[in-house]
Amino acid sequence: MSSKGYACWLEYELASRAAKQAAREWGREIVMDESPQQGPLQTAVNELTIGLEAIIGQRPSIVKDSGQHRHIVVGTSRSPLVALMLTENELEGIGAEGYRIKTVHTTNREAIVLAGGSSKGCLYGVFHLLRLLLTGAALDCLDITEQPKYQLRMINHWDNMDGSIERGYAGRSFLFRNNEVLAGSQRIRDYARLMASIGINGIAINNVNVHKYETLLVTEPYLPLVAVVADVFREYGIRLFLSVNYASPLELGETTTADPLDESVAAWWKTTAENVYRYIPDFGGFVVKADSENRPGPFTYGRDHADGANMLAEALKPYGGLVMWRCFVYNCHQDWRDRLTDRARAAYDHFKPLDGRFMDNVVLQIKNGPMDFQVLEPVSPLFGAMERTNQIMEFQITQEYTGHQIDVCYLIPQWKEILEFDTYMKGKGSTIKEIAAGTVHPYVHCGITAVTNVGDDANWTGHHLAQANLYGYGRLIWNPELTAEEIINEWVLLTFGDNPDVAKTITDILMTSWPTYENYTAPLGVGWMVRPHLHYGVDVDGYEYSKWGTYHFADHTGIGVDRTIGTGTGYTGQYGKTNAELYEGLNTCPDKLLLFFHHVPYTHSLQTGKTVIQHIYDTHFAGVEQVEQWIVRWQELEGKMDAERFVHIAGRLDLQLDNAKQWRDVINTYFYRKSGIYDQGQRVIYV
Ligand code: GCV
Repeated sequence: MSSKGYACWLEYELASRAAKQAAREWGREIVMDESPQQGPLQTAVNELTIGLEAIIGQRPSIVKDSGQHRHIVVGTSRSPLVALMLTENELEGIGAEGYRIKTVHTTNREAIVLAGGSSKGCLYGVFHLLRLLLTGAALDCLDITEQPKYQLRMINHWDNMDGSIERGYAGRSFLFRNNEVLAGSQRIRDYARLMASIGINGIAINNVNVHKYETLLVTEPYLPLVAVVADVFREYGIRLFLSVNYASPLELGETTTADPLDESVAAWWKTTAENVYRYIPDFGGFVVKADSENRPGPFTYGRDHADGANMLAEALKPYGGLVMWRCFVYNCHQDWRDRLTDRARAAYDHFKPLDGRFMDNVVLQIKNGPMDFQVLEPVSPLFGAMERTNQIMEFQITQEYTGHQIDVCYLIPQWKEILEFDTYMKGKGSTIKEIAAGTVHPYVHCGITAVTNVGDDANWTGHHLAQANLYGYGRLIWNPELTAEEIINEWVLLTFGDNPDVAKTITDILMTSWPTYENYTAPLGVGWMVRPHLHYGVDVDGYEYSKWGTYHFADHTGIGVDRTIGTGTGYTGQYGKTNAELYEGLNTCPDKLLLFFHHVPYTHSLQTGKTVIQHIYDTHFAGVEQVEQWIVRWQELEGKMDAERFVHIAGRLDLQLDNAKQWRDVINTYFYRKSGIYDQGQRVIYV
């Protein structure tokens, strides 16, 4: 099997002639006065060497003093050589994970000086320098200081030990197979490298639904194998986390209860934590899904989430470990006849009253929306609503509800919209972007995490274009000021090379892909009209009479969920005043979320002037037309890029078109039959 795409955005062979020339000029010698034997600084030097060798075609030498007119100096801010090249001011405030890259000219020498705030900073700086080289930056006048915006920049795997991946669309797990940890595999090392290159510093390797074998990961005999993976991660500046089963001691038969206030339970976790840290001294901590979708939790014992989380936090505290406690807690056995219970309210209702009760090494992990990673939903009102409780936001890179990596859906614009959302918690500017950085409330630990989209497929992500979501995620949570276009431009150049037609077509497809997917699937924020459990393909009423609390309430007069304070479930009241008022008002609520917040007649006039029913018809026709146009554009790329990826992507686009047509026809027919209102454009609807 060919492995086109395996290197992802580290495909150095694609370097342009100009990049090769620049690398030859500057990159023949790497000057260092520190001699790391291992760890991120050693990795940084290796990576720079690998990169330069691939671009130049010759291995650079690592020297203490350069004989070359132009060269690269690498070191931490503690290196005497770096201190000689940069002033104290220039080195000040770089931050432990930050770096400075500056071209320094002396009388007869020129050097690109890369100074890391620590060895990790050097590693991130090296990947940045290689990016600069490959994207054609002018190297003779660099002056860049970078620091990540977020302290925790995490990835969550939903990998199971049998090798399956919950909501995985890119093959099987490369971390586990047949209930074994694939410790020592080259692929894990390659993966750590990819993740470090986009600034990821924490990875939880197993599914939050922790089953029989995964429960054993925190025990022997698995720990030594997990430790091997952690050793590899450490070289790339990444801390390993494990998802744990809240009821582990009980299920392993070591206690008779999982009551968090029971001493035997707390003692078991303390011993377990001590043991974990013996194997993995920099272990990141536990991710916990408790009292959620039938997973065990403290509710069984009449305790609350603070009791449960704090008990685990006590065990991890001596070692600096964190408890990432998920807030995806709701009643998944709801009676659809019950119109009062609103799943969207659940996380806030459960957690907000507990503010101030959690230990400072607990971090509440909150999904970006109140439901579940829909194509479009409002931002979770819980995020930022707890001033005295650490929080981390959870995104979903894997395309569970956004096309299974069969359909293209570039998610950076979605995440940017969420990050820019202003909660007004502490006045204007209290955006999610700032809350996650701990600048609105004084969180001790905070940041962003996401469920990853990788598997053992040769290209990691199934669809080649889905790599853009993984790359973009890392880049965005390093620097949320980057635009979605800037990220694509970088990614396309690094991944596909510099053919302008290829770059333009891929950029155009990606930039229009989220709105297109929304167009042919989920009108006006309604969501959930997908095939139950699978979550790909249309099934308008699939969830309508089920227990999952996910309803659209379409009847012959109208559609949508009334979540207002005035006449509905009161969910709008969970937002601060400004947003609560915005969503509460039928005329102020943004069109794109109208059906999430209001039940309206099909004839209701949107802010665009269109009726709801006409909007549904128009967007579903437009979605299909857009995919058809992409296919025409894609065909024009034949011969301008490698055949393997050309054919692969062409095949996926055909599948996407089938999917879009099915959505269009089912949705349009369904709502025509419900409403009895014709399409003004008199297009084909299968009445
Ligand atoms: C890991 C949704 C998904 C589940 C997932 C769950 C969660 O319900 O469909 O597969 O379980 O979210 O985030 O815990």
